[in-house]
Amino acid sequence: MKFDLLTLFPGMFSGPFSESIVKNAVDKGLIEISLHNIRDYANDRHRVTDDYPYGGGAGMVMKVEPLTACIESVRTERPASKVVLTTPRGRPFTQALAGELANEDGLIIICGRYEGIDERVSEMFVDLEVSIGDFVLTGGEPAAIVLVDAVSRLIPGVLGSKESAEEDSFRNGLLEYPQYTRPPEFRGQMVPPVLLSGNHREIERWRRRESLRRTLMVRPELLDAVELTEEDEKFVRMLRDGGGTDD
Ligand code: 6GU
Repeated sequence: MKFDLLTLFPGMFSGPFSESIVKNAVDKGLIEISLHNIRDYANDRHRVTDDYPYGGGAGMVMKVEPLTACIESVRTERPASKVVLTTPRGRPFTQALAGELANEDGLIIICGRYEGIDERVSEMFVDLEVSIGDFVLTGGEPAAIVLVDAVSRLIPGVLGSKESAEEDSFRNGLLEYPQYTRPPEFRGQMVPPVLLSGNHREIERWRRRESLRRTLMVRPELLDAVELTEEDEKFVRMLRDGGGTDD
């Protein structure tokens, strides 16, 4: 998978991509990340990349010419890549969308800045506009880092068995159950005894219930989108009715 990031601030990416799993994926050749400074494609004397919006209003707009030159140059190298724009008005980024993007040959990600980019860039080149949530960032760079991270870990071989993608939050549509490791007691706080019992059926049951409990508390709307067994339904009803346990 090739990632081409088009940005006015390439320095923002040096930390996040030089550590841990993404770095290992690059080193193993499983992904390739190239940074392109949009300013390098501005050919006026002052290398101007933004201008005032037509119609007035606050903020600046990224100009069409430098972005076009940058996109066209990168696209020549990567004709099969999908062009993505990070913007708060985009389609919500979800695990499902990460999964779709992981099937692409490559992604050309344009990091929006200021009040946005000239709409003609979107019309001419952008296949998909993506937002990482309902909040406003200073620019699309942190969002691009999120995209690269979430997509990379779905590329076969990027995660070792140690970091398996199998049981994460959202894969089954529920939030993840709590995890513990040694020691069994810390400052009087015990690990739930069932996890030390060796009874795998009971452990699975406990984890399923904790996932349901957590999801109901924090993200109840997720429960509407998952298939619940009869036992799940019973447990959720019990929680909703104010019960803490039925054991
Ligand atoms: Cl993709 N860009 C910006 N600037 N702000 C955001 C965002 C993206 N997603 C959420 N907020």
